[in-house]
Amino acid sequence: MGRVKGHGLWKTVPVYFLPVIILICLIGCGKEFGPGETEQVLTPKDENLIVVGVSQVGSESMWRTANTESVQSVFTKENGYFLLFDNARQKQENQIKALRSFISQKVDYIVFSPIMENGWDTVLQEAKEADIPVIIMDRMVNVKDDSLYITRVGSDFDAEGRCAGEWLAEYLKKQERAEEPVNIVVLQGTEGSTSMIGRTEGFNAIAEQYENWNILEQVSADYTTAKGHEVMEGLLMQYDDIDVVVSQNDDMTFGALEAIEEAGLTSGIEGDIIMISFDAVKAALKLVQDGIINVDIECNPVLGEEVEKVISALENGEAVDKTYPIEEKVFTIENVGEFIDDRTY
Ligand code: GZL
Ligand code: ZN
Repeated sequence: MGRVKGHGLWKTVPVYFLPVIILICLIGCGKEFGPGETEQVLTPKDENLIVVGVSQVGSESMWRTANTESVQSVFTKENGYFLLFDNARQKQENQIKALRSFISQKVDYIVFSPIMENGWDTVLQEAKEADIPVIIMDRMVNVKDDSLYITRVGSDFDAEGRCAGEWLAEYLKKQERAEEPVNIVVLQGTEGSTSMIGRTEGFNAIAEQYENWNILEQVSADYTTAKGHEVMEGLLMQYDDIDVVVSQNDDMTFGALEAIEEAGLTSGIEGDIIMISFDAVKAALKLVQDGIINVDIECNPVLGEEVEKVISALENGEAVDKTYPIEEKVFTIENVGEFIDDRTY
């Protein structure tokens, strides 16, 4: 048998003496450790907690912050849960790493909001083989086998997009502008995300019914204020006759409004540009109330409770639906006053 390579003692001690030395050390430090036994440390399972691994997209918007808050406030120890929470900072590879880590830690449930729809089949197959139920929250996955997830709790983004289109058609009629050409630009959310796809398809389905509506450009601004500002600046330099901005979340809207102001233009009820936004966070509802944003299509971020209801149903062996659509409103200056004070996000 070869000698153990190394410094000091190991250089001189033949390798077959090692087990004797290790045994003496163990007895010497007074703790009797049988093979494989370790000091008893309480784990979440010992405390009968349900271990939930949550992979969140990131913290790109006020909506996302509210969504995270709704998850962290419900999966608490008091409610019988042990929460493992990972913020993927807007990168799919970080979400896949987090899911793999949850699988290796043998969590009881995986909950995640997929940053984009594609690329999940392999890691969800691994979760299925590890017998870990997966609940999709907010956005959706595009997978061949829908047994890879138990259910999805989230909004109907296509309906949100249609809502925006229907509101615009109504508004133009009231303004007696239903016949004239209407030039529209669209600030889209994160490429390939369910909310961006749904809001785009929903709005386009209405827009194609009106041949006087011209969608000049649909550009991704990744749901952030900074990108919304940058993209809107570029569109204002490219087009000098924009009538409508459709911005697929409030954070991009805040950026677009900065760029519109810098260009010496105005938005909203008395403005040069009709501003349509999505999410309906409180800061945006204030701008609806001030007449700066014409309409805000709500997207409810408070999904934690719904997800928790699904998990407790599964724990009780009850069947669950494949989707849990969420109730949402459309806010304009006419109705925002009734709701804005109760808005917690
Ligand atoms: C919608 C969600 C979107 C929000 C954005 O459910 O996916 O992502 O509209 C957020 O604010 O960034
Ligand atoms: Zn600027």
